[in-house]
Amino acid sequence: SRPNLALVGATGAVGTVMRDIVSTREDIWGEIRLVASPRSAGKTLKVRGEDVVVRALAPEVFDGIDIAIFDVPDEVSAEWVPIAAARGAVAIDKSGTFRMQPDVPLVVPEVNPHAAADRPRNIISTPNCTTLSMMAAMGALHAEYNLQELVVASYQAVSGAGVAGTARLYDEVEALAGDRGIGQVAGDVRKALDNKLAEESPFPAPIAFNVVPWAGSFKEGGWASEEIKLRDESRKILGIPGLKVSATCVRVPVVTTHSLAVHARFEREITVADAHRVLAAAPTVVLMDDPEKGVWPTPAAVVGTDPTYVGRVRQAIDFPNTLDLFVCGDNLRKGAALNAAEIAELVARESLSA
Ligand code: 2RA
Repeated sequence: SRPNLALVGATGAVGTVMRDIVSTREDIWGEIRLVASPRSAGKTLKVRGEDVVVRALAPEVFDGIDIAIFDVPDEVSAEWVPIAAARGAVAIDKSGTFRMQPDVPLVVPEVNPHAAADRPRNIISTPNCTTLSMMAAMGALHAEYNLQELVVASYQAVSGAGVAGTARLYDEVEALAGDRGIGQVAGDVRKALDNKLAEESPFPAPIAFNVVPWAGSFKEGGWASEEIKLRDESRKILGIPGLKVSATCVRVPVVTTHSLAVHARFEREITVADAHRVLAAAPTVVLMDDPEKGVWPTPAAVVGTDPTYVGRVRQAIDFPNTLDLFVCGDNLRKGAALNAAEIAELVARESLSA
Protein backbone atom coordinates (compact mmCIF):
# COMPACT_ATOMS: atom_id res chain seq x y z
CA SER A 1 0.00 0.00 0.00
CA ARG A 2 1.06 3.59 -0.45
CA PRO A 3 3.02 5.21 2.39
CA ASN A 4 1.43 7.97 4.45
CA LEU A 5 3.31 11.26 4.76
CA ALA A 6 3.14 13.97 7.43
CA LEU A 7 4.41 17.50 6.78
CA VAL A 8 5.25 19.13 10.09
CA GLY A 9 5.64 22.91 9.82
CA ALA A 10 3.20 23.00 6.92
CA THR A 11 2.45 26.71 7.17
CA GLY A 12 6.01 28.15 7.12
CA ALA A 13 8.05 29.43 4.18
CA VAL A 14 9.42 25.95 3.45
CA GLY A 15 6.12 24.25 4.31
CA THR A 16 4.36 26.27 1.63
CA VAL A 17 6.88 25.17 -1.01
CA MET A 18 6.67 21.63 0.38
CA ARG A 19 2.94 21.47 -0.32
CA ASP A 20 3.57 22.66 -3.86
CA ILE A 21 6.34 20.09 -4.38
CA VAL A 22 4.34 17.08 -3.18
CA SER A 23 1.43 18.31 -5.29
CA THR A 24 3.45 18.50 -8.50
CA ARG A 25 5.91 15.57 -8.30
CA GLU A 26 4.87 12.00 -9.05
CA ASP A 27 2.24 11.15 -6.46
CA ILE A 28 3.43 8.09 -4.56
CA TRP A 29 1.68 8.94 -1.30
CA GLY A 30 -1.37 7.61 0.48
CA GLU A 31 -2.55 10.22 2.98
CA ILE A 32 -0.67 13.50 3.26
CA ARG A 33 -1.25 14.92 6.72
CA LEU A 34 -0.49 18.58 7.50
CA VAL A 35 0.77 19.43 10.96
CA ALA A 36 1.71 22.78 12.51
CA SER A 37 1.81 24.63 15.80
CA PRO A 38 -1.49 24.93 17.70
CA ARG A 39 -1.66 28.56 16.45
CA SER A 40 -2.06 27.39 12.83
CA ALA A 41 -4.15 24.28 13.55
CA GLY A 42 -7.63 24.27 12.06
CA LYS A 43 -6.60 26.21 8.93
CA THR A 44 -7.48 24.63 5.61
CA LEU A 45 -4.67 24.38 3.05
CA LYS A 46 -4.49 22.83 -0.40
CA VAL A 47 -2.38 19.75 -1.12
CA ARG A 48 -2.67 17.78 -4.39
CA GLY A 49 -5.61 20.03 -5.26
CA GLU A 50 -7.56 19.00 -2.15
CA ASP A 51 -8.41 20.89 1.01
CA VAL A 52 -6.66 19.49 4.07
CA VAL A 53 -7.25 20.71 7.62
CA VAL A 54 -4.03 21.42 9.52
CA ARG A 55 -3.65 19.40 12.73
CA ALA A 56 -1.88 20.59 15.87
CA LEU A 57 1.40 18.89 16.72
CA ALA A 58 0.64 16.06 19.17
CA PRO A 59 1.91 12.46 19.55
CA GLU A 60 -1.24 11.01 17.91
CA VAL A 61 -0.72 12.89 14.64
CA PHE A 62 2.03 10.40 13.84
CA ASP A 63 -0.23 7.34 14.16
CA GLY A 64 -0.34 5.55 10.82
CA ILE A 65 2.35 7.81 9.36
CA ASP A 66 5.27 6.15 7.54
CA ILE A 67 7.39 9.23 6.87
CA ALA A 68 7.30 12.62 8.61
CA ILE A 69 9.12 15.64 7.21
CA PHE A 70 9.90 18.31 9.81
CA ASP A 71 10.63 21.94 9.05
CA VAL A 72 10.37 23.60 12.44
CA PRO A 73 12.75 25.45 14.79
CA ASP A 74 15.62 23.46 16.33
CA GLU A 75 14.00 23.16 19.75
CA VAL A 76 10.72 21.89 18.30
CA SER A 77 12.60 19.26 16.28
CA ALA A 78 14.61 18.27 19.35
CA GLU A 79 11.38 17.45 21.18
CA TRP A 80 9.15 16.08 18.42
CA VAL A 81 11.38 14.27 15.91
CA PRO A 82 12.18 11.48 18.43
CA ILE A 83 8.47 11.19 19.26
CA ALA A 84 7.59 10.67 15.58
CA ALA A 85 10.44 8.16 15.20
CA ALA A 86 9.37 6.26 18.32
CA ARG A 87 5.85 5.99 16.90
CA GLY A 88 7.24 4.24 13.83
CA ALA A 89 7.65 7.05 11.31
CA VAL A 90 10.93 7.70 9.53
CA ALA A 91 11.58 11.33 10.50
CA ILE A 92 13.28 13.56 7.94
CA ASP A 93 14.45 16.66 9.76
CA LYS A 94 15.44 20.03 8.30
CA SER A 95 16.63 21.57 11.56
CA GLY A 96 20.20 21.77 12.78
CA THR A 97 19.49 19.57 15.80
CA PHE A 98 20.51 16.13 14.53
CA ARG A 99 22.65 16.88 11.46
CA MET A 100 26.03 16.31 13.01
CA GLN A 101 25.05 13.42 15.29
CA PRO A 102 27.04 10.33 14.20
CA ASP A 103 24.03 7.98 14.25
CA VAL A 104 21.91 10.26 12.05
CA PRO A 105 22.65 10.31 8.30
CA LEU A 106 22.84 13.68 6.53
CA VAL A 107 21.63 13.08 3.01
CA VAL A 108 21.70 14.75 -0.40
CA PRO A 109 20.24 12.14 -2.77
CA GLU A 110 22.55 13.03 -5.70
CA VAL A 111 25.65 12.72 -3.52
CA ASN A 112 25.20 10.10 -0.77
CA PRO A 113 21.87 8.29 -1.27
CA HIS A 114 23.22 5.08 0.31
CA ALA A 115 23.60 6.90 3.65
CA ALA A 116 19.80 7.16 4.02
CA ALA A 117 19.44 3.41 4.57
CA ASP A 118 21.66 3.41 7.65
CA ARG A 119 19.44 5.19 10.19
CA PRO A 120 19.55 3.45 13.56
CA ARG A 121 17.36 6.12 15.20
CA ASN A 122 14.85 6.28 12.35
CA ILE A 123 15.97 9.87 11.80
CA ILE A 124 17.51 11.34 8.63
CA SER A 125 18.72 14.94 8.52
CA THR A 126 18.62 17.22 5.51
CA PRO A 127 21.32 19.91 5.26
CA ASN A 128 21.18 23.65 5.71
CA CYS A 129 20.14 25.51 2.54
CA THR A 130 23.50 27.23 2.19
CA THR A 131 25.34 23.90 2.08
CA LEU A 132 22.70 22.42 -0.22
CA SER A 133 23.03 25.22 -2.74
CA MET A 134 26.38 23.85 -3.87
CA MET A 135 26.29 20.14 -2.95
CA ALA A 136 25.08 18.65 -6.23
CA ALA A 137 27.79 20.51 -8.14
CA MET A 138 30.59 19.91 -5.65
CA GLY A 139 29.60 16.24 -5.23
CA ALA A 140 29.88 15.66 -8.98
CA LEU A 141 33.27 17.39 -9.20
CA HIS A 142 34.56 15.60 -6.10
CA ALA A 143 33.62 12.18 -7.48
CA GLU A 144 36.16 12.62 -10.31
CA TYR A 145 38.74 15.10 -9.07
CA ASN A 146 38.90 14.55 -5.31
CA LEU A 147 38.11 17.76 -3.49
CA GLN A 148 40.67 19.02 -0.93
CA GLU A 149 39.69 22.57 0.03
CA LEU A 150 36.75 24.94 -0.24
CA VAL A 151 36.75 28.69 0.29
CA VAL A 152 33.23 30.04 -0.04
CA ALA A 153 31.44 33.38 0.10
CA SER A 154 27.64 33.20 0.22
CA TYR A 155 25.04 35.66 -1.03
CA GLN A 156 21.99 34.50 0.92
CA ALA A 157 18.39 35.37 0.21
CA VAL A 158 16.12 36.78 2.90
CA SER A 159 13.62 33.90 2.75
CA GLY A 160 16.36 31.79 4.41
CA ALA A 161 15.21 33.61 7.53
CA GLY A 162 11.62 32.48 6.95
CA VAL A 163 8.40 34.36 6.23
CA ALA A 164 9.58 37.20 8.51
CA GLY A 165 12.76 37.65 6.47
CA THR A 166 10.87 38.04 3.22
CA ALA A 167 8.35 40.40 4.81
CA ARG A 168 11.17 42.56 6.12
CA LEU A 169 12.81 43.04 2.72
CA TYR A 170 9.48 44.02 1.14
CA ASP A 171 8.73 46.39 4.04
CA GLU A 172 12.13 48.06 3.80
CA VAL A 173 11.95 48.47 0.03
CA GLU A 174 8.46 49.94 0.35
CA ALA A 175 9.55 52.30 3.13
CA LEU A 176 12.47 53.63 1.08
CA ALA A 177 10.85 53.61 -2.36
CA GLY A 178 10.75 56.95 -4.09
CA ASP A 179 13.63 58.46 -2.08
CA ARG A 180 16.16 58.98 -4.86
CA GLY A 181 18.74 60.39 -2.47
CA ILE A 182 18.84 57.39 -0.12
CA GLY A 183 22.02 55.37 0.32
CA GLN A 184 24.50 58.17 -0.18
CA VAL A 185 25.17 59.28 3.40
CA ALA A 186 26.54 57.00 6.13
CA GLY A 187 23.69 55.61 8.24
CA ASP A 188 20.87 57.23 6.28
CA VAL A 189 19.20 53.93 5.35
CA ARG A 190 19.09 52.77 8.95
CA LYS A 191 17.82 56.12 10.16
CA ALA A 192 15.04 56.21 7.57
CA LEU A 193 13.97 52.67 8.46
CA ASP A 194 14.03 53.39 12.21
CA ASN A 195 11.68 56.29 11.56
CA LYS A 196 9.30 54.40 9.30
CA LEU A 197 9.18 50.78 10.52
CA ALA A 198 8.04 49.91 14.03
CA GLU A 199 8.79 46.18 13.91
CA GLU A 200 12.16 44.74 14.80
CA SER A 201 14.11 43.29 11.87
CA PRO A 202 15.25 39.65 11.76
CA PHE A 203 18.52 41.03 10.29
CA PRO A 204 21.20 42.90 12.25
CA ALA A 205 21.43 45.76 9.69
CA PRO A 206 19.27 47.19 6.91
CA ILE A 207 18.80 44.63 4.14
CA ALA A 208 17.45 47.02 1.48
CA PHE A 209 20.18 48.92 -0.41
CA ASN A 210 22.75 46.94 1.56
CA VAL A 211 24.57 43.64 2.13
CA VAL A 212 24.96 42.20 5.62
CA PRO A 213 28.05 40.13 6.46
CA TRP A 214 26.28 38.00 9.03
CA ALA A 215 23.90 35.01 8.87
CA GLY A 216 22.89 32.89 11.85
CA SER A 217 24.00 33.03 15.45
CA PHE A 218 27.34 33.93 17.06
CA LYS A 219 29.91 31.15 17.40
CA GLU A 220 33.31 31.03 19.07
CA GLY A 221 36.12 32.78 17.23
CA GLY A 222 33.76 35.28 15.61
CA TRP A 223 32.21 32.77 13.23
CA ALA A 224 28.54 32.87 12.28
CA SER A 225 26.63 29.60 12.68
CA GLU A 226 25.92 29.45 8.92
CA GLU A 227 29.69 29.38 8.25
CA ILE A 228 30.30 26.55 10.69
CA LYS A 229 27.36 24.58 9.26
CA LEU A 230 28.74 24.93 5.76
CA ARG A 231 32.04 23.45 6.92
CA ASP A 232 30.73 20.60 9.08
CA GLU A 233 27.93 19.55 6.75
CA SER A 234 30.06 19.58 3.58
CA ARG A 235 32.54 17.26 5.28
CA LYS A 236 29.85 14.82 6.37
CA ILE A 237 27.89 14.72 3.10
CA LEU A 238 30.93 14.40 0.87
CA GLY A 239 32.50 11.88 3.27
CA ILE A 240 35.75 13.87 3.57
CA PRO A 241 36.35 14.29 7.32
CA GLY A 242 39.50 16.36 6.73
CA LEU A 243 38.09 18.68 4.06
CA LYS A 244 39.44 22.18 4.62
CA VAL A 245 36.61 24.70 4.49
CA SER A 246 36.44 28.40 5.19
CA ALA A 247 33.36 30.51 4.55
CA THR A 248 31.96 34.01 4.87
CA CYS A 249 28.16 34.13 4.84
CA VAL A 250 26.48 37.30 3.65
CA ARG A 251 22.80 38.24 3.46
CA VAL A 252 21.76 40.14 0.32
CA PRO A 253 18.52 41.83 -0.75
CA VAL A 254 17.27 38.87 -2.79
CA VAL A 255 13.93 37.27 -1.92
CA THR A 256 14.71 33.62 -2.67
CA THR A 257 17.71 31.69 -4.08
CA HIS A 258 21.08 31.55 -2.41
CA SER A 259 24.26 32.11 -4.43
CA LEU A 260 27.77 31.04 -3.55
CA ALA A 261 31.15 32.09 -4.92
CA VAL A 262 33.21 28.91 -4.53
CA HIS A 263 36.98 28.52 -4.67
CA ALA A 264 37.57 24.75 -4.77
CA ARG A 265 40.95 23.02 -4.75
CA PHE A 266 41.21 19.45 -6.07
CA GLU A 267 43.86 16.77 -5.84
CA ARG A 268 44.92 17.21 -9.48
CA GLU A 269 44.71 19.80 -12.20
CA ILE A 270 41.20 20.54 -13.46
CA THR A 271 40.50 22.70 -16.50
CA VAL A 272 37.36 24.59 -17.37
CA ALA A 273 36.62 21.98 -20.06
CA ASP A 274 36.96 19.19 -17.47
CA ALA A 275 34.61 20.95 -15.10
CA HIS A 276 32.10 21.67 -17.86
CA ARG A 277 32.08 18.01 -18.87
CA VAL A 278 31.45 16.83 -15.31
CA LEU A 279 28.82 19.46 -14.51
CA ALA A 280 26.98 19.03 -17.81
CA ALA A 281 26.67 15.31 -17.07
CA ALA A 282 25.31 15.81 -13.54
CA PRO A 283 21.54 15.27 -13.84
CA THR A 284 20.42 17.98 -11.40
CA VAL A 285 23.02 20.60 -12.36
CA VAL A 286 22.44 23.14 -15.12
CA LEU A 287 25.54 24.69 -16.61
CA MET A 288 24.95 28.33 -17.57
CA ASP A 289 28.40 29.40 -18.52
CA ASP A 290 29.09 31.47 -21.60
CA PRO A 291 30.56 34.67 -20.19
CA GLU A 292 31.32 36.19 -23.59
CA LYS A 293 27.59 36.22 -24.21
CA GLY A 294 26.78 37.32 -20.67
CA VAL A 295 25.45 33.88 -19.73
CA TRP A 296 25.73 32.97 -16.05
CA PRO A 297 23.09 32.31 -13.39
CA THR A 298 21.52 34.97 -11.19
CA PRO A 299 18.98 34.35 -8.42
CA ALA A 300 16.28 36.36 -10.16
CA ALA A 301 16.66 34.26 -13.31
CA VAL A 302 16.38 30.84 -11.65
CA VAL A 303 14.20 31.28 -8.56
CA GLY A 304 11.32 28.82 -8.26
CA THR A 305 13.11 26.04 -10.14
CA ASP A 306 14.72 22.82 -8.96
CA PRO A 307 18.27 22.53 -10.36
CA THR A 308 21.60 23.82 -9.10
CA TYR A 309 22.90 26.37 -11.61
CA VAL A 310 26.64 26.83 -12.19
CA GLY A 311 28.46 29.52 -14.14
CA ARG A 312 31.63 31.64 -14.16
CA VAL A 313 33.74 28.47 -14.09
CA ARG A 314 37.41 29.46 -14.20
CA GLN A 315 40.66 27.67 -13.57
CA ALA A 316 42.28 29.88 -10.96
CA ILE A 317 45.20 31.65 -12.65
CA ASP A 318 47.68 31.07 -9.87
CA PHE A 319 46.33 27.72 -8.65
CA PRO A 320 45.99 25.09 -11.44
CA ASN A 321 44.25 22.54 -9.23
CA THR A 322 41.65 25.09 -8.29
CA LEU A 323 38.35 26.20 -9.78
CA ASP A 324 36.48 29.40 -9.11
CA LEU A 325 32.79 29.21 -9.87
CA PHE A 326 29.42 30.77 -9.04
CA VAL A 327 26.45 28.62 -7.97
CA CYS A 328 22.78 29.52 -7.55
CA GLY A 329 20.11 27.31 -5.99
CA ASP A 330 16.60 28.03 -4.75
CA ASN A 331 16.99 27.88 -0.97
CA LEU A 332 13.36 26.88 -0.41
CA ARG A 333 13.32 24.14 -3.09
CA LYS A 334 16.60 22.20 -3.43
CA GLY A 335 17.82 24.08 -0.36
CA ALA A 336 14.98 22.77 1.76
CA ALA A 337 11.65 21.28 0.64
CA LEU A 338 12.82 19.51 -2.51
CA ASN A 339 15.77 17.79 -0.85
CA ALA A 340 13.52 16.61 1.97
CA ALA A 341 10.93 15.36 -0.55
CA GLU A 342 13.64 13.52 -2.48
CA ILE A 343 14.83 11.82 0.71
CA ALA A 344 11.24 10.89 1.52
CA GLU A 345 10.88 9.36 -1.95
CA LEU A 346 14.11 7.38 -1.45
CA VAL A 347 12.75 5.95 1.79
CA ALA A 348 9.31 5.33 0.30
CA ARG A 349 10.83 3.39 -2.56
CA GLU A 350 12.62 1.09 -0.10
CA SER A 351 9.29 -0.08 1.27
CA LEU A 352 7.54 -0.09 -2.10
CA SER A 353 10.24 -2.37 -3.51
CA ALA A 354 10.48 -4.54 -0.36
C1 2RA B 1 19.43 31.07 6.15
N1 2RA B 1 20.47 28.93 5.89
O1 2RA B 1 19.59 31.31 4.95
C2 2RA B 1 19.59 29.73 6.68
C3 2RA B 1 18.29 29.10 6.97
N2 2RA B 1 18.47 27.95 7.78
O2 2RA B 1 19.14 31.90 6.98
